[in-house]
Parts: sequence; structure tokens; C-alpha cells
Amino acid sequence: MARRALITGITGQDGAYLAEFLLGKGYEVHGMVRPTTTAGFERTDRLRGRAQLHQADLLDQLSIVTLLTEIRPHEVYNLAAQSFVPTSFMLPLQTAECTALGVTRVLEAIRLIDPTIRFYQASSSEMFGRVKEEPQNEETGFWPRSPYGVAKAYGHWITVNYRESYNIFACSGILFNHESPLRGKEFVTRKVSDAVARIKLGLLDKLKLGNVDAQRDWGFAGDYVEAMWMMLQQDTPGDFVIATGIKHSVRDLVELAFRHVGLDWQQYVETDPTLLRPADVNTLCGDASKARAQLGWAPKVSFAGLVAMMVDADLERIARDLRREKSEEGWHRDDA
Ligand code: NDP
Ligand code: GDR
Repeated sequence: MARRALITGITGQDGAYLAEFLLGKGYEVHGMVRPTTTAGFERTDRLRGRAQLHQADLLDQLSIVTLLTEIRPHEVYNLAAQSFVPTSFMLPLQTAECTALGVTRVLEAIRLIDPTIRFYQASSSEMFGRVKEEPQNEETGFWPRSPYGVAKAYGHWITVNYRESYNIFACSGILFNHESPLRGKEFVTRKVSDAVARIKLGLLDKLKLGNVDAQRDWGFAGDYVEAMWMMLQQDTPGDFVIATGIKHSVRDLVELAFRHVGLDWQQYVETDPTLLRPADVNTLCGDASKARAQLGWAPKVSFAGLVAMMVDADLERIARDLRREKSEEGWHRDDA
């Protein structure tokens, strides 16, 4: 009998990659979708007929209980969150309700319905914030710098607490930034790849950014979802940092992305103070030695490979949309 997995946040970037990965492993995949989804179904359309989608909300305890009772999954991957850092400064309470307390709601449902369900919590390098050491590992202390980071620190510790208190197989994956062509356009890598493609195609002439000195350890989402699954296949649960161990600045990212299409970034990029955060995380770089040793996990896609993949995907998508618009215009002219 196929193993059943429930993914919260299946309409997000990681949800799409994880669903595809689990289907490839022969899982019966179920996804939780908010009736008021903001991400929409663009990413889940490709899963149609292969993954089953169900309505529920991390803000609503009974909806989660009902869902677990219906599906009775073997594994739950809690990827749902208000995940954009600037929004967390604007909506700190909504962020806490979803990104922090939402974790407890899922854990409570597991405790009530079936404590043998294996649980993965999507924790974040944003918990390290103003870093206490470099690189950061599972023992590094937290100093979150945004309501989002604070909410994720709560989610991490409640996961540890339910493991220690109730013996639930609960793992916290402390994932550093991971990106892909499916990344939301509000995040800096995709904002850059989308703008570079538009500039190259003559549809845009400026790209406005905030803190270009910020440094991040960027990896490929496809590599990172594999680590989530690996954590739940261990004999004992634990917490793992997932990262490449290499950091780059936003400036490096921009330079590389423009160079990929033969342009000089300095002619197109402007800094905009309104895009600066009340407090930012200036540098992050992860040490994934534990994951390498215990899970046998290692990233496969390099930073340069990731940037090229994202810019090429946006070039292709936008050029395709342009062709479609032109051919539709042609149809309308013929009709007139
Ligand atoms: P996305 O923002 O792409 O996806 C977040 C998902 O959460 C969406 O499907 C969204 O659905 C869903 N969601 C938001 N609010 C609720 C709610 N109240 N109830 C149910 N679902 C909700 O994030 P990613 O895929 O990039 O990340 C996945 C997880 O990993 C997140 O928890 C994120 O914080 C965390 N993380 C991500 C990292 C990264 O670099 N990508 C790094 C470390 C951690 P919709 O809005 O459509 O309802
Ligand atoms: P982050 O990702 O906050 O690290 O959170 P994001 O891509 O938003 O920012 C990374 C860094 O780039 C700087 N920056 C800009 N960021 C955005 N979004 N837009 C800009 O115009 C811009 N200019 C500079 C930011 O200041 C920041 O320093 C992501 C999310 O996926 C979280 O959910 C996840 O937990 C962490 O990664 C790990």
C-alpha cells in the first residue's frame, strides 16, 4: 500500500517540488489549500489528477483536525506559512497566527488523531538573524530580526517540544534560502531573474532593489525538498541545517544574472530606500555537515547554475507570453 503524505502549503514553491518528488517515490500525495489562497493554482495545475487537494486553513484548528481524520497520512510536511519577511513587519499578528501558532495547531491535530504520524516543520535560517557565529549549524543560537523570524523560532521550538513531550516523530529542517523558476516574484532572486528577462526583451528599463549588500546562502529548491523527505526516513527524529555553505551578496546575484544575458547591471539597477527593511539580516551561511553525514544529503545545483536556470526560465516564459499576445492580436484583427 502506498504511503500517504499531506503537504500544507502545496500551492507554494516548495509544495510543488515536494509533491513532485513524493509522487516519484510512489506516495499518495494530499495537499492542503486555503479556500482564500493568494498563491493561486499556477504551481499545482501541473499536479492535476496526481495529487489530491483539500481545503483547510492553518488558522482554523477544526479544519486541520477534520483533514487529518479524513486522510490519515503517514507523513505531514508543514510548509504553509506567511513566508515573506517584509509582509511580516506589516502584518506581525497574522504572521504569528499562521507561521507560529499554525505549527502548534498541526501538532495538536497529530497528537489527537494519530501520534505515530511523522512530522516535518519548515524552519528557517531567518531564526539565526543577527548571526552569533559563522557558518551557522544546529547548535548556533537564534537572534531573529523580523516578526517572521520570531514566528519561525517559535515553530522550531514547539516542534522540538512535542518531540520531547509526546514522543512524536517531529523534525525541524532549518533550511537556508532556496530558489527556483517557481519562486514567488516578491523574493529577490526571482524579482531579479524576471526583471533581467524583461529588460533583455525590451519590456522594462529599470530594476529597483533594497539592500544589495545583504549576503545569503542560496541553493536550489529541488535539492532541498529531498532533504525534507530524508529527515522523515531516519530511525530517530532530529533537526538539520540544509545549506550549500557558500554565500553571495545580492550585488553578486544581480551582476551574474545580467551578465548571463550579456548586459551590464550598473546601467539598469537603482537602489530604493523604501525597499529597505526595519531590520535586515545582513549575512547568512549554513553548515550542513550533520545532514551530509547522517542523511547523505548534498546540494547538486551551484549558485551560477541556479541563476542561469531562473533567468532562462523567465526569458522563455515571457517570450512565450509575448508570442501568444501577438497571435491573439492577429486573430482579433482578422475578426474585425
Ligand atoms: P511560499 O510562500 O511559496 O508558500 C507558502 C505556502 O503557505 C503557500 O502555499 C500558501 O498558500 C500557504 N499558506 C499561507 N498561509 C496559509 C494559511 N493560513 N493556511 C494554509 N496555508 C497557508 O513558501 P516556500 O514554498 O518558499 O516555503 C515553504 C516553507 O518553507 C514556508 O514555511 C517558508 O517559511 C519556509 N522556508 C522557506 C525557505 C525558502 O528559501 N524558500 C527557507 C526556509 C524556510 P496560499 O497563500 O495560496 O493560501
Ligand atoms: P529572505 O528572502 O528575506 O532571506 O527570506 P528575500 O529574497 O526576500 O531577501 C533576501 C535579501 O535580499 C535583500 N533585498 C531584497 N529582497 C527583496 N525581496 N526585494 C528586493 O527588492 C530586495 N533588495 C534587496 C533583502 O533585504 C534580504 O536581505 C526568504 C524567504 O523565503 C523566507 O521565507 C525564508 O525563511 C528565508 O528566505 C530563508
